[in-house]
Amino acid sequence: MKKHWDLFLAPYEQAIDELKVKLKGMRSQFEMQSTHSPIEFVTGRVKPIASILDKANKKGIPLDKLAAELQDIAGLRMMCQFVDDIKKVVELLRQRNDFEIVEERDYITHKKLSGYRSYHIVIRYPVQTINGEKKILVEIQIRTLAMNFWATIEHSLNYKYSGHFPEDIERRLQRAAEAAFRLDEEMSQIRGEIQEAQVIFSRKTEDAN
Ligand code: 0O2
Repeated sequence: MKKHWDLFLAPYEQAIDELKVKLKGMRSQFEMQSTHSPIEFVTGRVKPIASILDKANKKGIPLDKLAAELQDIAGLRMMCQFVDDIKKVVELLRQRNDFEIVEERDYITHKKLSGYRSYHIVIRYPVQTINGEKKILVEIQIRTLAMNFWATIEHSLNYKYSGHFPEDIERRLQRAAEAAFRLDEEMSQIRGEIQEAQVIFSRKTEDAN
């Protein structure tokens, strides 16, 4: 059984290793150009077997359909400082030709009932193996640091309460989601003002020369 899972998960592990290098590479390229990187950091994981079985069970996915129907066995997260950076990252991913985009889910414009916000892109990624090419699904979640903070805390509480939050915790989580949303808005505003100030400053120095 263990060998069967190892064989099944091997291409997912390889995809995560490769994509981490590629997506982190995008950040380094921005750094080399001394321009603001829309990517703050990147993480990736292969879903643990117990979580795969749990989710397959909840969604009624038979085990022989896992590869085709469970889209996040391999998952990556790209964290951004600002909400606007998310759009830039999505554009950069759409331009790439080393994978194909299968689906996009915008939980930023349409946040989930839980308060969850994030942009999800499901890709079909080709992994080269000794038995030829194997295309697998990978889910990339793109979110701000504030969205990530909320989702991480909510996820661990969800685990603790098995999805059934006491009412006061549920209310607090909703309030925290609103606070995270406002934090993102404030930061975008501040960023806009900083950029405006930089334009005025460069115009003044140009005039002085
Ligand atoms: P893990 O441990 O992160 O892998 P479903 O799971 O049925 O709601 P589906 O079809 O898998 O949805 O697609 P979706 O919602 O686009 O992606 C699911 C993943 O998004 C989750 O994976 C989480 O990572 C994240 N996510 C979605 N909704 C929430 C939420 O309300 N709170 C938090 N914290 N994360 C969320 P897993 O498998 O649930 O978890």
